[in-house]
Amino acid sequence: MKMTWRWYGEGNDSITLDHIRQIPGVEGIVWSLHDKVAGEEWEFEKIKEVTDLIKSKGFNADIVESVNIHDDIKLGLPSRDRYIEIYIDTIKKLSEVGVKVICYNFMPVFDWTRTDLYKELPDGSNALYYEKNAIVDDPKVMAERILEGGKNFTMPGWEPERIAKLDELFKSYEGMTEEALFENLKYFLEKVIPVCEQYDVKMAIHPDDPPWPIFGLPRIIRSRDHIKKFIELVDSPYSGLTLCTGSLGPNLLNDIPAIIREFHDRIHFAHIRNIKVYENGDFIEVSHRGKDGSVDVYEVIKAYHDNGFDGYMRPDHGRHLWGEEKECRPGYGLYDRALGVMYILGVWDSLDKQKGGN
Ligand code: CS2
Ligand code: MN
Repeated sequence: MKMTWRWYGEGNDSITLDHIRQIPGVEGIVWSLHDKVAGEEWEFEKIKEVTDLIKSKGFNADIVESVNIHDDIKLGLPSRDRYIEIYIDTIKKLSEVGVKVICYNFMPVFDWTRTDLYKELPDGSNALYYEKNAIVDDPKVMAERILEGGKNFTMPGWEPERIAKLDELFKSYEGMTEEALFENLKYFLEKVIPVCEQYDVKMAIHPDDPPWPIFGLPRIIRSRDHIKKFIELVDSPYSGLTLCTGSLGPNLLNDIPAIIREFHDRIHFAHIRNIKVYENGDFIEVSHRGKDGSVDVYEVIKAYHDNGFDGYMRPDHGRHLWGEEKECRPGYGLYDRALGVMYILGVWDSLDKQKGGN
């Protein structure tokens, strides 16, 4: 297992590479060109600049999270072929600097969705929270709430400048079914995966977060059966998974350790995040410690360990501690994720010992 850390780039993250070097065991930086919108070309010079910087501090730059997929590809519009060409061009450039895995998602319109980014926990820290009843399927009402909510409601996809265009985007998804979305994903993968095989770059799809349809939009990577169907779309090790425990976890029917045991040879990137699910279905993100939430983090790590997982792993969202929410990105503070690294490595190292390793 190779421990990694998500970093948003120089000047774009409150945490520096020098901070990250002091966290034990972190070997790689998970990076991206965060100013790129879906469908935009990635210039080689920019890729080289970021990866050179990361490598100069002694880290690998093997994983990109994310190269986002244009909605025209998800919608299956004729214009998708052009966007797929651009995607392929990016894969080739990334392979040139040694990138091994690209994490992406296939969620229509939005990435993760929450209703409060700074919900206070009993210990005085705060974290991302999802209240089922605060989500309404009517995007117009939702947009109003978000605009009123200000800072507490800023989520990927709901940026004020994008809200203006949401109407149009929602219209284009009218009538979209799970089946059709799977077809469009298959079309994309059939074009991209042969290139990945040739250039030795693995694709790793991120599950939908939360793991159920919202705003009337279908979501297709959210349970064991959905994952099975995905795996069979294009049967190549280059079409794999980012297994995110915090994204699958809010549906308590998802047996995550069993999913890992079943699909481990197609998991290229492991996201470890814990969430606590309340009786009414609301959930909040908590520390990585298994006992603090609903994800059995020990069993998750053990499932990887038992299968000799040698892919990449990172702590996913953490709580905001000691006032850091004023400067950090929601879910991406320094302290709780650093504690997460140590918890994960603590479990991993003791499993190694039990097996008679070092
Ligand atoms: C990540 C996802 O920050 C997060 O919650 O786990 O947003 C992830 O980066 C994307 O879905 C991958 O495309
Ligand atoms: Mn994740």
